[in-house]
Amino acid sequence: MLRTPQLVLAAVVVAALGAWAALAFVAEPIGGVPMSDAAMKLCVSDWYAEHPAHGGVSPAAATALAVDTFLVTNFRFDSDGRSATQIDTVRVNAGEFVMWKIASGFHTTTSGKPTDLDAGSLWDLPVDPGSPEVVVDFPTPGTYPFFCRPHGAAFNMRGVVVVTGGTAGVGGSPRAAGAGFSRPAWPNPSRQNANFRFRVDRSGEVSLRILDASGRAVAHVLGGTFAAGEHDAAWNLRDAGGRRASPGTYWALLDVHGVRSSTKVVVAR
Ligand SMILES: [Cu+2]
Repeated sequence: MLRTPQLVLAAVVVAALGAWAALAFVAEPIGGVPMSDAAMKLCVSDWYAEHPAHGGVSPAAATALAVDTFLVTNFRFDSDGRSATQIDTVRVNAGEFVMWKIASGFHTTTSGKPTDLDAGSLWDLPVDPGSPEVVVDFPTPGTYPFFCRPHGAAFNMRGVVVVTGGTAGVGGSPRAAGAGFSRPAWPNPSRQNANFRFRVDRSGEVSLRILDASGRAVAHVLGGTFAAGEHDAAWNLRDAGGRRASPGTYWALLDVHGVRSSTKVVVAR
């Protein structure tokens, strides 16, 4: 006989666990009472056991490429360093990367709002001691709300990424007035030179580096003190040893007194 009591029992337990896991993210635990680390950990690991994490970019390139970061803590996504603001907003240009970095607890970064039926369709990633830094790329302009699965509804643990067009000066992107690339690299793909234009909002240290797709530094295009204003630079598609970079995708990473921005460079065959 195939249908033994043990099998039936196992099926009941699995069904109950499934219902609990679903419930845990809809009806929150004791409302407003902080969850224990163990409860958070269970919520997060159960969820990703059944719903594969997706939407991030490879950690190697990620850390260097992220232009802004949310610190993930109990129970907020903090990007402005102020605990008084519950829901923080980060603004990036199209094509740039945002990092979520764990500070305490077990959380997720999940696209959408807690009540959305398609929540997590763009990205859905654990942020916990097991994956302390996760990075998502934002190629398309738009407004991207996100939340933490265990804490989005009960603790209002949410945030927003606003992505503006990569070509500043057109449509007045919020970062156009600040420091950073003021237009995408050109020509793209590049055969001899990749050209850059960037803006320095106040005189200070500037560095422009080229990273390969795995986040390794390939070339240092410029470094030094620059005056406020618009500047141009070019990369001759050669690495630090003077060899031509192999065809593929690279990232130009600009730091202007600590403000980071990035733009993609494709080296043609
Ligand atoms: Cu959380």
